[in-house]
Amino acid sequence: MRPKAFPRTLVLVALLVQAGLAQINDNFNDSFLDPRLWTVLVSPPGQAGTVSEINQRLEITLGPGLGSTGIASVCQFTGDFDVQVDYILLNWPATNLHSVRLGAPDLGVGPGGGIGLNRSSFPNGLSGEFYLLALPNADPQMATTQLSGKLRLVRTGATLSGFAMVGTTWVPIGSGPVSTAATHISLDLGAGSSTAQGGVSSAFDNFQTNAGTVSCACSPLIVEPALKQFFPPWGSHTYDDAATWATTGQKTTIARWGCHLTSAVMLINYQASQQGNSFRSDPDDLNTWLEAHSAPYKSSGSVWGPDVQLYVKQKTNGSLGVFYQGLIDKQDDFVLDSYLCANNPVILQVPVAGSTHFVLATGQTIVNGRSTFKINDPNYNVADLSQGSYNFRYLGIREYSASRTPPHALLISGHSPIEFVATDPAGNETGFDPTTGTHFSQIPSSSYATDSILDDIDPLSGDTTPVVKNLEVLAPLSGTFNLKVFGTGIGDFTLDFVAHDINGNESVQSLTGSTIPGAIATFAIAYSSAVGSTVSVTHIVTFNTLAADVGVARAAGLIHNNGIVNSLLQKLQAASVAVTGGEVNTAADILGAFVNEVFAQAGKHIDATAVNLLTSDVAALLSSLGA
Ligand SMILES: [Ca+2]
Repeated sequence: MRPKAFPRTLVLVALLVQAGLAQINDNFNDSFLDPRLWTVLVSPPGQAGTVSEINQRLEITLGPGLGSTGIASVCQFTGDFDVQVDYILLNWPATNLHSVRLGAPDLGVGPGGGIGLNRSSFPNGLSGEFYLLALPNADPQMATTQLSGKLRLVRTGATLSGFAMVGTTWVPIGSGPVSTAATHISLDLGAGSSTAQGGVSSAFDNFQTNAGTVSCACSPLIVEPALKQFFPPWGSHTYDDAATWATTGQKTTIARWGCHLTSAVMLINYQASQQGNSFRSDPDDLNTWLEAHSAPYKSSGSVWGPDVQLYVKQKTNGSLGVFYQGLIDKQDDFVLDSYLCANNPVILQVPVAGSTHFVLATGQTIVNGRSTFKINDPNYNVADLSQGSYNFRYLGIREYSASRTPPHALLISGHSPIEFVATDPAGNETGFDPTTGTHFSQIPSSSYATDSILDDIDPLSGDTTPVVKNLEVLAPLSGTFNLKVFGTGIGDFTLDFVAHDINGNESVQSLTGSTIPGAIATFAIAYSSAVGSTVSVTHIVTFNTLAADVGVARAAGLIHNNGIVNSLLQKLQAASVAVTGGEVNTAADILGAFVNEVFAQAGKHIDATAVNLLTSDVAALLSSLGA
């Protein structure tokens, strides 16, 4: 693909500041636990516990007996920190022997249990319902009747303080000396007695970092076997139906184009190994499946995460957890660290010779005092991003984890010369508007990125898979999406609309058109996640937008004189007046005369691209008029 749209200086600035800015905040509103932020604390064998992000919060239940469950942060707080969380006691009999805790599990254990601030319920000689700050050498307490509230832990130097919100005031529960070691933060529900009853439940909400710096250092993952795209037998086999898009003389083997494919296979096999699943993939098998099932793969060789997820689901009957979490179109070390620390290798888009290549990220490392990432490179013999042409850089992350995500998704693939912006049914926007130079990423779990692969055998040839702009939305709202398509050059474009329903079933609609710089085309996309739904796209044209396209075509020199422009605009004006007067058939006749004039001037005073643009506009307008 072309060099990415962000300057290198921005990448360097991002690297310099990221270590101090990363923070952990979560409102638990999206019904799946973010694997970049949290890992689930497994309850002890024999004890039933559940941890679920539902009802816009994190709900925890615990069976009878001694033990606890909950979540812990993937990364650790170093130095001073200030964190808080809301809690709600859902099923909480009197003196039930349980505690809800905002914990700092790496700071040790004291007389009141693991270090942290508790909302506890057990006979303590006082009320039996109280807050308790577990410190290494003390466990200060305060009686309470609150069934919901806020817990806060603050470490300043070697002093840890706990606060509970009463009314609108943070009331200190206690304070005392504590280790300055880096610590994870946990949110858990636990019982300190083997006679504790079951069925106790509580919830957390709105975890917030008020101050502090997190470190995500952790051990590299061992991803074996390390596959190469050129290995036999698959290396010499055909990549998808590359023959349909390859230009004359371009070779079509997996050895050339299979970097993303092979990275995905290594990722799948690592998760299978970790999860004790006997399934193993190879590039031939994934290639064959994608060729048969994936529209983005067939049209441009683009490996799309929701299709990889669906492959794993179908091949393993749902027994293996490999879930696509989305795309980040920039270097973001905090996100990458978080995935790797949670034992989730992810796929990186990396720069090569003015285009891009894909590798699997497997861990953190430090080279020449500089933090970077270890990789399994499916083509080059390099071990980390300090080597090869990467220069410590990557351009984007394709995120996958073992945690479940909703399977429904929407992909809009645009083949140049266009950029586009989508608006979801709630009015959020994602995409790029070249007329103002504005990037949008308001739609939840959305991204807008360029996808392409450079020939890995002859990188200097500059040959690539088709360069596509991919706008993806994971777990999209059902309803009508609006798409604005901006022309950035003179020529034809194709738009592929790929939709997955809640079962992952894929439906596709493709549209073609012509555009010129300054032209803006609008489409309405009807999307539903309901099983069996198919995506449906309508080109929206009004008299005003058609008149605008006439003006744009004249400005681009594709209509050669103003006399023709005036004649065309007069016809539009007359047709518009006819529609206003309810004379749709008259309007259709006038629009027919408009088309006849355009065709009469085709190749004379109106160039082919403008002919295509204006006549397809009229067709869409007639359709919307019901004429
Ligand atoms: Ca919430």
